Amino acid sequence: MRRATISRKTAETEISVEIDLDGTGRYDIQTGVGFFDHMLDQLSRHSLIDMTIWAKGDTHIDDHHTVEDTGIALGQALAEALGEKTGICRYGECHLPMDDAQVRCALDLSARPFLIWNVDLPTPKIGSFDTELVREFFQAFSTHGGITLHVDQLHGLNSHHIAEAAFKAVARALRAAVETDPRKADAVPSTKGTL
Ligand SMILES: [Mn+2]
Repeated sequence: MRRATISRKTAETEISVEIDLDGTGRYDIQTGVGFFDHMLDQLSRHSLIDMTIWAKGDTHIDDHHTVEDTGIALGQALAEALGEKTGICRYGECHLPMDDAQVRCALDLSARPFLIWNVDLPTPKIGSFDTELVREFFQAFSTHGGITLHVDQLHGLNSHHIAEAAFKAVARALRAAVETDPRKADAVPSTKGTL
């Protein structure tokens, strides 16, 4: 069973995350941050990873802690659900177009966290959401999920489209990477024998 449940509580946020890597993209996501929920819905739907995410954060200050800590908890859940990573495809990539926007994601479930974030969101806000938090989320997700995560924007005019294309590109790449390789389902995909 490639599932994990993470509960995380600090003075700033309280978060619970439940995921199933072998799901169908079913989600129930309530973080108290509307645009962020919309993005996490995309992440689940297009990775086919079932996600139940509940967060209550200090959004009276701003959305920063809630978004970052959700990224931490979701990354921890991914790492735990992957376990020894036996049989996974490990790598994933996607070029994702959405209207004016095109975002490319290449990722490696390497246990070597590294974020390349070459994305320029042209407006400081999407609705009431601070656009700089998109990067904060992926930084936390990459660090705690052990993901080498490269995200590059190739085109884009509209911040909502660019952000959504980024989430969908990561989702699609993740779907490919967590998939079990039918030709090598019994081995960890590394010449070192461990990831
Ligand atoms: Mn949208």
